[in-house]
Amino acid sequence: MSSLGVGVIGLGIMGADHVDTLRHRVAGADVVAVSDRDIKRAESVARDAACCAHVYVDPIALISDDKVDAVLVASPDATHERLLMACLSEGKQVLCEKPLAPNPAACLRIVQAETRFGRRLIDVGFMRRFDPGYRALKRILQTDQLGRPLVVHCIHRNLMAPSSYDSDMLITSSASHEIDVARWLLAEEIRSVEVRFPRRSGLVEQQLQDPQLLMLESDSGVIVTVEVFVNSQYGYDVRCEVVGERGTASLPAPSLPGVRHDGHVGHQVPSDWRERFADAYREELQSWVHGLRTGSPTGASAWDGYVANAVGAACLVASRRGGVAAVDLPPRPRLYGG
Ligand code: ISE
Repeated sequence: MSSLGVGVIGLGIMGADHVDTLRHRVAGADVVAVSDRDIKRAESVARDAACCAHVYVDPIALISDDKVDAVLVASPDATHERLLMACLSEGKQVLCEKPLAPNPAACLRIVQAETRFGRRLIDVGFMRRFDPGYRALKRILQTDQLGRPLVVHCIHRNLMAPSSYDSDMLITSSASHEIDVARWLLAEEIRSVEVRFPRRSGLVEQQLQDPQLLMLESDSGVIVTVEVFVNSQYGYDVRCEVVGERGTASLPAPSLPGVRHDGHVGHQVPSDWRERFADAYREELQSWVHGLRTGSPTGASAWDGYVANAVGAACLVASRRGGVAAVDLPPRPRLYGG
């Protein structure tokens, strides 16, 4: 069976990582085109990957290239809507890094365009849905052995955030993963949210509210707590524990070697999400490539991308005015199981 041609748009940290994963750890696809507004960067990624990919500056030209069967979008958030619309007009499947678009209105326009197209072409890169640990957790919830879930506790800590990070991004860039994973694990929607600001870390820029605590309430009343702390100083640490009526289940720690040395025992903490979720990214891409052959996307849908964004927007409202903010969603279109 011949390989499918993938075009990758946006070659920053994640785009370059995806090119590498597609090249070396995923079967059935070749990177045939790359694009970045920085042509030198695009050339250097194509060279490093030794993949003879055609280098484009114009991403729309990449999308129209006949050799490109499917597109991976990892360019800045503000470019997503235009690129996804172009993929829909070409009828090409596309995996878009989260967020689907920078705000709920733009996300909804994408959902409506895909609904008009009549078939799912868009996957959103919520890679945790492919992480073996999260998958094991979901399987346990599906067996009902814990009874009904009551509370979910999540922790999302980064080693250090870049200086461009602002207080909203703790929600829109980081906690968006927990928002998605909570909906996916519980298989229900979030109906309201609250955000609390603990004492600020004195080790970060004055204007950054870090850490933050989110409380999300699901339709059936499960409360999901999320601590986001993007300058934890010690590593990238993601945890999740589901408390059910008859017991609890927690996300396994990443399997890193235990080291006994100099009177201490311990293991290394990953430094960022690419290391922590390397298996998840590989599974996500392999499954996407498989879905390209069968014509049925397997990851988070444009609807999931929209809802994560709408819940994030409600968190921003709650964080500005205090108290609980409701999440108002339109009816789920039939294309997404509504
Ligand atoms: C980043 O944008 C990501 O998507 C990572 O997965 C997340 O853990 C990190 O906090 C975000 O800033």
